[in-house]
Amino acid sequence: MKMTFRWYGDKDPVTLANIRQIPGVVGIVSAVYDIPVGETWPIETIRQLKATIESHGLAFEVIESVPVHEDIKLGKPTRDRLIANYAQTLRNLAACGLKVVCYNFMPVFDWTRTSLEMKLPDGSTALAFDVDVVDKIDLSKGIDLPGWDTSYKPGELKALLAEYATIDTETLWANLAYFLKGIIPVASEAGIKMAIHPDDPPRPIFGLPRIVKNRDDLARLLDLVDTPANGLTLCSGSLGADAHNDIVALVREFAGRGRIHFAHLRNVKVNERGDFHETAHRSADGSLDMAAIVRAYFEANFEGYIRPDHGRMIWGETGKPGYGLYDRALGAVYINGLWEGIAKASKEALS
Ligand code: DNO
Repeated sequence: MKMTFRWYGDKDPVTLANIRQIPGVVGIVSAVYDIPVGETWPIETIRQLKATIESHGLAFEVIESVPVHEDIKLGKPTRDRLIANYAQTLRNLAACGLKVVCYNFMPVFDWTRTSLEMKLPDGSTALAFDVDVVDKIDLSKGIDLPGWDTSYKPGELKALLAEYATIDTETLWANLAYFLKGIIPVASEAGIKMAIHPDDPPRPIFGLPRIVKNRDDLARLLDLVDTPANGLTLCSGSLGADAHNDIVALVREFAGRGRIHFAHLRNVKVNERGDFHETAHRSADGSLDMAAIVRAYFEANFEGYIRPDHGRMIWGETGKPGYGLYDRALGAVYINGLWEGIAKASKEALS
């Protein structure tokens, strides 16, 4: 496995110089942030980003994310042009040496939380999700969630949601299939591995369909275009927010099939209803057995990219919710420690 770390570009309070000092981190996960969704990323912009990252001694092989335009998810006539642009972005990324592209297919909302700073007993703060709070939101009155994407003006959001009124689960699946049939052949030829991120949290919200939530959804997704370029970002925290998802079994099945290209490792404390909050990465701190998850990757001979996912805010750090330096760095070191322990124990068992 290759340990990586997400970096939000020059505006990120966490610097590349900071990241370089985390033991065992070899690469950066990032994106081009200033090109409107739907337009092709120019090769020169990608090249510059790569040069900046490499000048800090770090590799740049993973994109998170190339966002999918809402018209593609809605299946509008404009989608063919947008899919062609997306495909060209993939060719440009491949030309610059990128290997994996993470994306998601969640209508309108990416990850959603009801609190960005839930206080934990040790004084740290973490992201949290309360099912009741979300279920009670009346979308006609607008959305007032912390961290909510303010790039939509209220009128635009209303219009967009109205368009989704006709999109049920099966229509969304059909639109995802159409998208994949357009881009996966291009990705395969260019040597890019696509890695869909599961829905976070893995449940429909605000009446919008969500289709990448559990084992059967992941299997269905891979079958849509059954080739290695059509793969997964397996996010333990997103899928783990449904207590019925067995993350170890998912890793065994899908890494075993060579279809996990990117692993997000995060722990969450979750209840049966689906309320959860994020925790430190350590198994004892949340509901997921991180050691068993890392072992499953090790035993599947996982050679893809891993990154520590959201951290808490600790030691007085402020910054991008979930994406501070300190707790994610602890996460990276913890995961590396688990990996080394498992690798050494398995070598001893063989000798
Ligand atoms: C949240 C992230 C997601 C993820 C996208 C992938 O912190 O895991 O925003 O990057 O869903 O497209």
